[in-house]
Amino acid sequence: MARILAAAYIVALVVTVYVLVLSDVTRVAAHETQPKTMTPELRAKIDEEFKTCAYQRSDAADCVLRYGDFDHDGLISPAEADEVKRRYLSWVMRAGAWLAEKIGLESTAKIFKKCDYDRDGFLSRRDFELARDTCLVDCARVNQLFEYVCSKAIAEERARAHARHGAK
Ligand SMILES: [Ca+2]
Ligand SMILES: [Ca+2]
Repeated sequence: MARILAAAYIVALVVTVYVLVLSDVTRVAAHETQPKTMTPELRAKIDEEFKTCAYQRSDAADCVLRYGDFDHDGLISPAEADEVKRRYLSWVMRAGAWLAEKIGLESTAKIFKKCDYDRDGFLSRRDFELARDTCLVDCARVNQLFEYVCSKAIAEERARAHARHGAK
């Protein structure tokens, strides 16, 4: 009986610690996604920049959901985000994480932390729309996405269409 009680006690202890640690982790994660320096002045500046930006955040969402949603469920999973990187980023960029960080490319975990607004583990169009203070915040970042991923994906799609057309 004493042994059973001891075992029950240990299980309860482990569960309590687990819940405490886990809730703390989620709290920290949620806190970190809050815009740290977004001010009305900065927001106005970013909005002004976007007026003359080659691409808008909605274009970025279109691109990601068109070329990264490999199973066509309307959402980007972490595995799909990794696949986008594998397909469109050169090995140099993939290998040089520090370099990638420098040019604004980030780890999948970081991307999800910034862009997965509702924290369900997938990126949706709604996430992109709502996470504008943390995800693809400014014109420079949106342009980088187009430079490194979307322009390549679009070029590949055109080449494939051309090849199909040529084969007829
Ligand atoms: Ca998907
Ligand atoms: Ca989500």
